[in-house]
Amino acid sequence: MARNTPLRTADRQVFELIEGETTRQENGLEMIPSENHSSVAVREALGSVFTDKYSEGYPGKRYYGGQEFTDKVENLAIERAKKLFGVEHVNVQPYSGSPANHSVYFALCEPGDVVMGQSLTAGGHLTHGWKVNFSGKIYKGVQYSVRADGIIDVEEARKLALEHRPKLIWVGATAYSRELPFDEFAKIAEEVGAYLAADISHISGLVAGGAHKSPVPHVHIVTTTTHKTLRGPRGAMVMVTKKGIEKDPELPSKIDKAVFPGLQGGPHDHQTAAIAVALGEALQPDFRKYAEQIVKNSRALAKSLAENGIKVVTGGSDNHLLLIDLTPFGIGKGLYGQEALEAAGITVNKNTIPAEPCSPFYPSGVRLGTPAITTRGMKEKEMQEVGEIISSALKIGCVHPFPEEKEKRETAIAAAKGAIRSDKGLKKLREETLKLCKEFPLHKK
Ligand code: DSN
Repeated sequence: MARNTPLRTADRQVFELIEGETTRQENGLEMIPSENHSSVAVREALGSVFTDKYSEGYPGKRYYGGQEFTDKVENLAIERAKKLFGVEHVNVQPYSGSPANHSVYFALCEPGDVVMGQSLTAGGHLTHGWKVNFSGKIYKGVQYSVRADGIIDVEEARKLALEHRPKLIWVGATAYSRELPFDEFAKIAEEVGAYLAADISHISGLVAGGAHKSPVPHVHIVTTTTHKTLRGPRGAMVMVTKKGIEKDPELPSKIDKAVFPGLQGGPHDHQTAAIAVALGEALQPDFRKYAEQIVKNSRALAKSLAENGIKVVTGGSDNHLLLIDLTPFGIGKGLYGQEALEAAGITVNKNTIPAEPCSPFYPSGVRLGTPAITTRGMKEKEMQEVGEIISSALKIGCVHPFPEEKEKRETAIAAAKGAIRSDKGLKKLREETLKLCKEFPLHKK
């Protein structure tokens, strides 16, 4: 087959899978808060010939030839990130969020060192010292949590830090709906002499657009993925702040050495090109409006859910996400919530809630967010309607029993899933979702 044969002809099977996914996204509401819809320009850069190039090293210091354009594109991404976030140093090469965070450990810690982060079950991330992750196996992970009201327990974090003297402290979360207290964590890190890293993967688009306060004046290092609220390709960056360089002038070179050659080989230049495009988009004035609208939508959705009798952890949202507490329907109902919403055309993920009464595999909540539906152009008015659809779907799906006895669960779950998939009420809600999707098309023809 000719090398320039388009996918449609070259590989019908893969072509049809991509078509299927395109239609699924077009006809449903993607509300997993870590997802978004990237622009055609971002995806064009991602699919460019940069995918064919090897460029181990950094601009001006590569191990292979032919770097005229890779150097320029990487420098462009770096300069745009510096301008957007107001930082001194940026590494745009990490393949994704976990490798980016791994590079911070590799740069700063020795195996066995104490590190501290927000517990996974309280909304933190695996790579912030959780026991089954490298960060909790190679290093000694101390985990702070949230209070009964769902707000980060800064006092607990302070006590743990004074007791365990971590070398590295993380502030950042994947299932936390309120502003992150960067300033409070800066005081804690100062007190124990720790490096403070903010993982803003979820909220970097909000920070870039001025809709969430910036960690930059408070922390030494900032990590972020590029594909969530920032709306770029999958990828990540590690940034060093002025405060970071004041604490440790070697920090930029420590991070760079940790990424390459410490953890990675050749950077993904196509990914770097697409990150540059996304950063260019985020520097435009309309990105600020987008970021503000994400938060307005999240607040409007929380209000609509509350009005429809659905319990939201912390009672609302300051950012792009909401955590729904399904315990009023019984424990372990997250899976049923996720299934019912999927049947209604809305994609979310089941999630633990603070002080989870069941288990991480059968959690009692669902996590959802507004970045992707805001990209479609939806505003507060639509959030009222989306909140009504979600509430109705949860009330249908979460009535099915979830047995406390483990041996009875498999049968009960199969029965619940079957009932949810054939439920007429959910089918009707699916029609309402589809109508909204048609009003706010994703790929305008
Ligand atoms: N998987 C990401 C999320 O959904 O939040 C975090 O790594």
